[in-house]
Amino acid sequence: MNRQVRVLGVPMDLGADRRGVDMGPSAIRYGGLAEQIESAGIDCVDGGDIHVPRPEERDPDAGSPTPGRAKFFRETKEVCEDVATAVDATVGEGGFPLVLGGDHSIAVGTLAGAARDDEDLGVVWFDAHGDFNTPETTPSGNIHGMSLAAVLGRGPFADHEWAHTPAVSEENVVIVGLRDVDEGERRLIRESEATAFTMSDIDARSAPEVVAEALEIATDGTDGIHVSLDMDWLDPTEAPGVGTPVRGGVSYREAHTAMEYVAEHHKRLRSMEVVEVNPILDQHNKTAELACELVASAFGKRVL
Ligand code: HAR
Ligand code: MN
Ligand code: MN
Ligand code: MN
Repeated sequence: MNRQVRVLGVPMDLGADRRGVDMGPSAIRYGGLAEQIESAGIDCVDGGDIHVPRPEERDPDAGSPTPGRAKFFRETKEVCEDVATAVDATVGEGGFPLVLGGDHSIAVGTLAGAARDDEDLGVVWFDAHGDFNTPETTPSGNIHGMSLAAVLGRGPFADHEWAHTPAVSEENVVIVGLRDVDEGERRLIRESEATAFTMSDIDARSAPEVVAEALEIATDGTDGIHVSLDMDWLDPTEAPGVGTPVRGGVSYREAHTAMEYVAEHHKRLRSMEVVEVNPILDQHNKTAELACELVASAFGKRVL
């Protein structure tokens, strides 16, 4: 990574049931983000936060084409459009967009922005969840469980021009760390051309081996990669402060090693987001601090 990093906060929790991830950007900044990035030898500026409406002032079904099955659709669309514009501008100025969530629905905006030039992008999606639901399969109506599907042209934003990411080919998309998948979502993942590595794959083959293969798939024939880091990828003992914790995630060391592998592809790294940090459920901000450490590792910080 050799470009200036531009931090963009998205205090978004409209895509998730549990309030609290809207405080993620503050918690991550407070957790030492700028210092960590600079300790990796990377220059960093803070672009502030995108405006996100409060759920209390809105009706989740107003403007939703599928009421109850894509809650706060209209607001999520507006926020993601703003995220896309900001990310696109950063890329256009030669900067590196680092987007702080917020719930994972914001990835629709990040990727729409990152993929607006004519380069082909691969995606590595570190997550306990597939985020591959559509309004038809969702058990919750929460858009953060649909965002990867949406990036790939399925579900809630399929007929929205701004959300299209033709630069992202499904065969260059890899989910890593999967362990909590819904019934209908399972079928969609299996039928897709995306690759999904479960925690069982990591157990059987080791995290470094799986992450190396994931990066190979994401970089194969593409010009760059986007890394989407859902902090619930980690085990809740290391990252308790997340919106939807699931037992059996990767360890502290495995997460660092994975990000160090990402750094080895630094010439290809185009954009990154860190999502689902929930300071209300955290212990002394440790999940946010860990998020900052992992960003530094992804940007090339080394012990020696
Ligand atoms: N699969 C569930 C749903 O769609 C919950 C998944 C969303 N949780 C996340 N995303 N943190 O990674 O409602
Ligand atoms: Mn997610
Ligand atoms: Mn592009
Ligand atoms: Mn998740």
